[in-house]
Amino acid sequence: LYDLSQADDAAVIVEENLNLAVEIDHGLSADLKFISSKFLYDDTGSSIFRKIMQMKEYYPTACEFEILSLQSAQIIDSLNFGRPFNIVEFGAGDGIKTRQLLKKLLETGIDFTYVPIDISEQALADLQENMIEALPELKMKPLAGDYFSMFHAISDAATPNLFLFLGSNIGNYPAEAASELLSSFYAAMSSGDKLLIGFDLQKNPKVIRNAYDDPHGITKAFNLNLLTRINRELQANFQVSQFDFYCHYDPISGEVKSYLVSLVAQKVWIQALGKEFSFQQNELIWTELSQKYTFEQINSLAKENGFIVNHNFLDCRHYFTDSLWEK
Ligand code: AVI
Repeated sequence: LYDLSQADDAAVIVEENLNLAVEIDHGLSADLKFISSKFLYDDTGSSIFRKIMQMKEYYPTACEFEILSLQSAQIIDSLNFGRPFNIVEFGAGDGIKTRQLLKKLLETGIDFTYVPIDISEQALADLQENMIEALPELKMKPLAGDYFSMFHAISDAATPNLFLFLGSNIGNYPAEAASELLSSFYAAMSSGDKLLIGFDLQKNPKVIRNAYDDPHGITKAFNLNLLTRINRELQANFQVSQFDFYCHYDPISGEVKSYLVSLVAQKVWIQALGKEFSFQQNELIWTELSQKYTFEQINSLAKENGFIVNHNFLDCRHYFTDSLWEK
């Protein structure tokens, strides 16, 4: 598909970069340029995201921490598995929030195995180290990879599963893709399996705007890191200082959209694609959608994809819900 003959040894694309190459080519060739937000999470991006989660403006983390700290007992009561089970967490990140739930489960003496799944091997190694230190008795089977390849590795019909999809990660998928993802979760789950899924709720628009348009520039660095990643992995020559970050919350649609903005008219060469891309002054690259939900939307997402909503666990400000669904 791509002419690699010009690439020198150091520039040979490893297999995992082929996917990046194909998608970047597609996104930067579109009329409204875009880069999928899944590429935000290389090791540097995952570590910047951990800084985002520590910002006071980024309320979803504190909300979910509160839910999992104060309502773990109620969540555990709603599980009703009655035998050993797995807790399978997608996009586990640093696991600090999940630790609250795991700690409570261990105190209760319930038999379970924690299976964190993350794209970033570094994030997973850090998570494992932190978990072992905080909860030495925890049974843990970490898996590095994307969601789908992992379904097969964990499916064992005899052991029930609680799937965790926290942090409103679902909000990063456009409506159709979110529904497809949930239906593939459903297909991989056995009857009686549960899914605890985080949704960021619609609220005062200023609160939402401040969480993304943060005054520290951390979210800006998170987005600009995409260009640094493309420079490194696809041997491109983006001048990162020639791009800015812009984001916007639309309270009518519930969408936060994030963009990179080309500050000048410029051309960028991507060696791995053997191609040059032109950017006009102020041209946008769409990098992320962060959807905010109403309860009506949450209920219909569950229903459309075959799930029963068992319960919504809310923080005290009603900013966020961890919704417990059952197959
Ligand atoms: C991971 N995800 C749910 C975050 C969000 O809120 O959309 C990623 C993020 N982007 C900017 N800040 C945080």
